Parts: sequence; C-alpha cells; structure tokens
Amino acid sequence: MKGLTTRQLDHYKNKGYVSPVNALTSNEANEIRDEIEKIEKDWPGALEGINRNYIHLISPKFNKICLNKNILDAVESIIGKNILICGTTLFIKNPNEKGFVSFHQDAKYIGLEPDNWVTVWVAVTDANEKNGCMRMLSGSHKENLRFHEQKFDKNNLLTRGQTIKNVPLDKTDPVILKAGQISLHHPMIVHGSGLNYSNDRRIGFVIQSYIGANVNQVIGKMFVQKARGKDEYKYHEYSKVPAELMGEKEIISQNKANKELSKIFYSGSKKIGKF
Ligand SMILES: O=C(O)CCC(=O)C(=O)O
Repeated sequence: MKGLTTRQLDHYKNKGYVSPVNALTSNEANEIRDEIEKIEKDWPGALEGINRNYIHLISPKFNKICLNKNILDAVESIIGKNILICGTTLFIKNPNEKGFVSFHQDAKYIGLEPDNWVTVWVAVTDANEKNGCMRMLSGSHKENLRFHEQKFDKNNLLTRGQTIKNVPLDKTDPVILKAGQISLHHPMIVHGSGLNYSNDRRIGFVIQSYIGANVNQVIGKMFVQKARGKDEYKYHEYSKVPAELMGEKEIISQNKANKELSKIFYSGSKKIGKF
C-alpha cells in the first residue's frame, strides 16, 4: 500500500474520517492483543487509569505498530511527510462492563495547534455495531469547536466525560473494522461510541495522535518520537524508544510522560478523572 487512494483522501476531506483502511494482518492484530493480555496478567493494573496512555513507551511491540509502513503511508497522505508520534491510548471495552465514549471532538482539550494532526484507531479486535465501534458525525469537522459538558460519568472512557449533547445517532456513521484494519479521523470531527453488547472484548489501540512536525503543544508538554521525515521545528522533547517490555527505564519514561499528559488533560478543570 502506498498511502490513501484519491477516493479515500476525498472521503477524509469531505467527511472527516476514512475507514476501513487495511494496515496490519489479523495475526499482527492478535499479537497486540496477546501483548496487552500478557501485561494485564503479569503486571495487574499496569494498563489502567492514566497508564492506558503512552503505552508505546513500555513495549517494543506497541512501538513497532506506530512505525508500521502501511499506517505511516496513510498518515502521510493526510499530514505530509514530517511525522511525529505524540501519544498512544488503549480504548478497551470488556463484555458485561458499561464502558462508552460520549460524543466529543479530540481538538477540544488537547492543545495541539495547528490542526495538522490525525488520529489512527487500530482495531486489535473486530469493531462493529454490536461491540460498540466508533460512530462519526460525518462533515462535522468543517464546523467550529462545540460546547462540551464535563460530566465525569464513571463508565465514560474519556478523561472528563466531555459530552456534546443532542448528537443524532441515526445521522452518525458506524466505523466497522476487522482486526488489523484502521480508521483515521480529523481533530475536529464529532465522534463517540456506545456499549459493548458482545461476549468478547472490543480493543482499540489508538495512536493519538500523529502530528506534523509543525504542530506545537500550547497547553503543556508532550513527548514525541520521530516516525518519518524531518523535525525542523524541534518543538517537543523526545522520549526513549523502549528496549524491553515493562523494563525499569521504560516505566520511568511512561510515568514521566503521563504526568505531563495529565496536566494537559485536566488543564482548567476543578476535578481530575480516572485517566
Ligand atoms: O474507542 C472509542 O470508542 C473512542 C476512541 C476515540 O474517541 C478516539 O480515538 O478519539
């Protein structure tokens, strides 16, 4: 694959997202799941709370996903050839839990400017309407930032439970993916997801986000890694590439990054959520 086709790119520009895009094999997706489940078993709690973030700093396997050629080719079609990785997050919905993601815009609280950045959602498991795939309000990226109510619901997988009200569900598009496929979405698109009614986990490994080297962080500090091209702006501090799974240095690097991330997530908020 050499980047998005003209049709896929037009879809992204007009609707604010594109999917499905083939990126990993189903075996590669299963390897990510195995790595997640190994960490959950051997280091209980290590992927929970704030530590569901910057997970590409604690596992060489997760790091490798962020450098996958098919993913980077698709990203390059959108943000150009100078690409930095500035974060990763796991969005896991277990069966029989009530996890959901309220409708929101990623650009609202993240402080990345200008909006030359894109989020890649890697399906570690299949994602479909039954297990609570993402839903996109097509075209909403062309409008302004909307009002978000901060609800802090306990089952909301977003930091502040930030919620755009009255989004018509029947006007949103489901992002249906097979394990290994990806979707890419724009910083301004209104999106969210419902409950998992299936008997298996729904797992998204989210590269949140790939930024152009020209993108600065205007609220706080983020740690980046070079994915492709040049960084002539040098706005950000670079994090270490992990050498081993959950090594001491790797954990220190993740903790340092998450401490700063938390300040960005909750900037101006009276309350701190669980992520
Ligand atoms: O995984 C989900 O359901 C939502 C993820 C999300 O909001 C995002 O990747 O920006």
